[in-house]
Amino acid sequence: MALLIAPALVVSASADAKDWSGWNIHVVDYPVSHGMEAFAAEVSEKTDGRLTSKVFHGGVLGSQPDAIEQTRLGIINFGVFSLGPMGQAVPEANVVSLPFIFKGVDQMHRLMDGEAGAAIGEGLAEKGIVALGYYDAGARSFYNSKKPINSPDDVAGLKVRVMNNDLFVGMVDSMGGNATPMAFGEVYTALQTGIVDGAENNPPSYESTNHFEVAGFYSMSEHLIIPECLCMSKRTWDELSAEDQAIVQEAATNSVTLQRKLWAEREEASMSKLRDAGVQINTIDDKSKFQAAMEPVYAQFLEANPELSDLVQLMRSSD
Ligand code: BDP
Repeated sequence: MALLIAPALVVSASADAKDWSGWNIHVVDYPVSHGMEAFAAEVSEKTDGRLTSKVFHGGVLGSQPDAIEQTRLGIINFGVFSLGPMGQAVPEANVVSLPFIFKGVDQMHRLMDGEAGAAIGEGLAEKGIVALGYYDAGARSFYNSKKPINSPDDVAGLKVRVMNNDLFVGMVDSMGGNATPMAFGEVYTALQTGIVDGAENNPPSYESTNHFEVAGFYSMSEHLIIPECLCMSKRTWDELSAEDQAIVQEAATNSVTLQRKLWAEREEASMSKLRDAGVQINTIDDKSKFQAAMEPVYAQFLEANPELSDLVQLMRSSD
């Protein structure tokens, strides 16, 4: 608890100066981390040091679900959150957690920088969070310690860690697997000790966490493309002058451009590191069986959120 509270209590150097805490789950050398550092540096520079920040990497300020709550309360000032765990509190955010909703990265960018991003931003604002921009997080694929996965039947009986969100439990259940929601930081040990057989993530996360050391089959199902949100606490945002808000927004937008470029580079680098490490990677050219198996997730979601069916429809039908 002390760790969570301490940064917010830091006394400002002058009456005006603000010292923000930024939450990040990833290691320092990761596209999200570099994006956040660039954001913080630009805000500090353009405000002549009035708005300075410290980015706490590696999840030291708490797990993602906890940090989202702390950001709503203004204890954490900003962070980069996966829209996966955010969906638990913000239904609009859940549209990106529907399997195979995006056709690819370009379409995802268009939707996130357009209608989908705007709708999610409104949902977040109602919960006390300002979405400043959307970072890339690639496509998530299954990995496990037992065998290659080529069809949904191969998931049956496997214990699979998922992010904290009922939709992902439904997704794994729909294939007959046993879904276990768990914090990111606990997954390595859970894989190592056999508490779970596998998990799912994008190449940079699978690689940077060393999960590949203890779960060496990586099956490119690419079932989820879940962008991440560079988010600011609405409490922090509302304290800013219009000029400072413009500076913060511009720095965020610039950091999105940087992060997306770094992301594409890191994806390639991670895949080649995984290959060099002897990970057994299998591609899945025809993903239609996975799509069909996961389709019940849509019904589960739309039943709970009928008002979002237009948005889902728009995303599914857009090019
Ligand atoms: C990574 C996301 C991170 C999530 C993590 C997870 O960048 O925000 O916490 O997956 O699986 O890809 O929990």
